[in-house]
Amino acid sequence: MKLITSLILLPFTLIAAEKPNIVLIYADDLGFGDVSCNGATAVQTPNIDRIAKEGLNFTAGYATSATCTPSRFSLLTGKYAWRQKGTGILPGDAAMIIDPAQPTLPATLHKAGYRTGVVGKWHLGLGGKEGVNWNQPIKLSPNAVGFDFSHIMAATGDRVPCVYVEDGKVVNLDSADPIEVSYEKPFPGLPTGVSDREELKLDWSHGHNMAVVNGIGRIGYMKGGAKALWKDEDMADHFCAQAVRFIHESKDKPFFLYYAMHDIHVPRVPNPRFIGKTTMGPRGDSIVQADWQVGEVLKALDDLKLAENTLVILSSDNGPVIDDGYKDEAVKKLGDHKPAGPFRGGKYSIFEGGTRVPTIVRWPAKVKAGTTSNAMLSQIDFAKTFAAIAGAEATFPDSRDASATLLGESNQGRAEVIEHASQLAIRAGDWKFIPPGQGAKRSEATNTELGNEPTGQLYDLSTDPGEKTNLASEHPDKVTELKAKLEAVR
Ligand code: NG6
Ligand code: CA
Repeated sequence: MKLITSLILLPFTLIAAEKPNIVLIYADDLGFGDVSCNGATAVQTPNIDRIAKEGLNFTAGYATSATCTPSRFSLLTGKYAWRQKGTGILPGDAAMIIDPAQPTLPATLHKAGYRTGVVGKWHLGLGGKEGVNWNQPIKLSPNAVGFDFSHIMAATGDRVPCVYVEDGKVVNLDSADPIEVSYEKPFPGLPTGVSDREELKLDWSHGHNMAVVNGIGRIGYMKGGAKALWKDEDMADHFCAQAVRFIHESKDKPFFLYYAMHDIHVPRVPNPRFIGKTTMGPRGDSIVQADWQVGEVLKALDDLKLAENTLVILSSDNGPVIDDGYKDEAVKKLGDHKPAGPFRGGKYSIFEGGTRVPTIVRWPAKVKAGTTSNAMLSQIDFAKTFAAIAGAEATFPDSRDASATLLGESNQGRAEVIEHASQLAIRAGDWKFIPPGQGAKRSEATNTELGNEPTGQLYDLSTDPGEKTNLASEHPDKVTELKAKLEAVR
């Protein structure tokens, strides 16, 4: 009898013990309100909505910071970026800011038997302090911090070098046409966004007037590498194919894919087949393109019959921005679309719009379909949480196991979330406290309310999610309490 029971139970035990694949689809600058499952109507995101329909949608999911580099640093290391100098937005020739000796999420999963891959935007630096020679294999690449496979761009779509780098080597590099990069001075004789402004296919509104690559002004200068240069119009197809390739090549092992999509960062140059899919111009059409990529990833999981035991997470590195430096009609065609949903501010901002991002989770074997959670969830906890789900041992400085929250087993999230832009803020329960800040109140260039005020701000997010009514003078003890909590973490 005992034997029969164990024979019957055996397959179930095996299935239960099987480690899930983990696919983190990380959009860039995608706002809470930019997806139709969070209320957008000017753009439809059926594939992202599918994750929500088949999984769990968070209303209080937070990126760690209001810009890319620190958010991604925290995500992959489980350590708040603001604890380490030099973790702000990096130039494209920056040295790697993750110490290969520190614990990382990919290294932890790799040790636990996962095949780990990153595809898309890196923006955490490459090489050592001596600088990168783009014409040689790069030793310090994502592969040095735990990724078995990497197919990335070094920084951002608007920063040179405009090439793809696979496992530390520039893709399609022609040794007869070596690449040179400078963030200091132009290369004599080459066009810039200033000298050749009339020729640009996408004009800049601020910054982005240095090298011209593919008819678009960039940040930084570069020379050479003509055969290796990306075409912005094909970037989504390119990265998506690599993500799908990684899934196919990893299907026999548990795998972790960090798919860091370029969309919807600037320059927004969607493939022609997405142009006009919304009335919002390239920014809206890039959302459709991002959603298409999500669909392709889900399809790959379906085709390989891996969907059931794959944890898929869709999120973003920071909140939305409309004009981030190119004249791409995003402002003019925004209409009444609310990229940050009900929240104030956006990318760069210490208000909720800076870090409150779409956070949607699907794992059919574990997570109840069609549910929502108001629990607070921060990406700082992804490292420890993914490790726990993978059954891996790991200690990270700031990351805690939030798997019960992430999988919807508990409505209790974090008691406190730390938000980071040019300064720190804290949300504890429904109270949000922003300490007095020296920084600018607004960014004129991007038309963003940054949230810095000379005096402290206290908001009750339960009644005031848009952070309109400062209650600091009415609730001095709340201010004292939250200030102390923030100091304890700092
Ligand atoms: C800013 C850029 C902006 C964007 C951002 C990084 C200018 C004027 N602005 O400095 O366009 O590239 O850096 O964005 O150059 S992030 O999402 O990678 O953090
Ligand atoms: Ca970003």
